[in-house]
Amino acid sequence: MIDLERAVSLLRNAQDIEILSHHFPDGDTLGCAAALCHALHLLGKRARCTCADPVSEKYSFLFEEIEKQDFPAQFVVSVDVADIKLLGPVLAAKHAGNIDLCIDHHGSHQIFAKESYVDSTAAAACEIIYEVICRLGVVPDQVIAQAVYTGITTDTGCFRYTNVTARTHEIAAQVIRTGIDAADINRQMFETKTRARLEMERSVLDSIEFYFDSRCAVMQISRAMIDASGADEGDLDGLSAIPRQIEGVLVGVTMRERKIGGYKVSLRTLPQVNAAKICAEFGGGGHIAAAGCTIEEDFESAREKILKVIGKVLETM
Ligand SMILES: [Mn+2]
Repeated sequence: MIDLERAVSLLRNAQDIEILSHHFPDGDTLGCAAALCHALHLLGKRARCTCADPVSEKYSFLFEEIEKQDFPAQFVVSVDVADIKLLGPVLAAKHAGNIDLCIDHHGSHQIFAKESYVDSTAAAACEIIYEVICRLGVVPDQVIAQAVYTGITTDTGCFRYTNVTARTHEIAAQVIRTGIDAADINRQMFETKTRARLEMERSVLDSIEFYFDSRCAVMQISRAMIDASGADEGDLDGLSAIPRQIEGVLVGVTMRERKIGGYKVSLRTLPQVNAAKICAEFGGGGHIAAAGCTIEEDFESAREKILKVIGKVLETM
């Protein structure tokens, strides 16, 4: 593990930089990539962003002002990536052993880069990226500001989650001072939904089942639902927040069927239950209140396995 100064000095000395985001990209990993890429361009460096999955419509505005550059990369940095597997299989294989720097905020981070800067007190990796950019001597402009704000607001559920600190608000305040329209970003992130998204919500709500005196709710996202609604990755973003919104639910489970089989399981918990610890039983991880893992089984068996572990935790409470 390195400190912030070291991370900044690595980037200061780097040339021809490739920035890697995690697959199924969210606002934080894309916000980091956009902000850092633009800052590096302002420093006169060549930089580009890479992700295994296409950037959905919802986040495309982040990259509108960023020049696309092509070059052989000499320095590779990953942002908001907790585990090399989260780059997706193709990029994970391509970059195994050659990632020079990793900047992340996941407490469960699995070291894979040559140098890693991980600050698990940051609500969003964008908080760290903002500090990196400032220390590189770049004065954040609106392109950087909107990217950082998007990362922070999406990773904190619009400043509502327990990961929010005074620093979160301080950085948000600083980027708002550049004149960006924060209310418009929040409307786009949290209110506006596509028709496909609405259809997804309609079917996933119908799938919810309750366990352990209704302290656990399980929601299913099947391939059939995704196909029927025409939803893309962006339309699915944040659906996993739904089960925990139910009064009395301590553990919200979302089970999403993968294209290649098996289930991607996302846990959202109230503070008394450690989601990362439960997911670690299946080789996954994340944060205390939000974590994930993969279970390579059919729906019934995968549900049985995760419920067994959750049941053990809940029976002690
Ligand atoms: Mn994040």
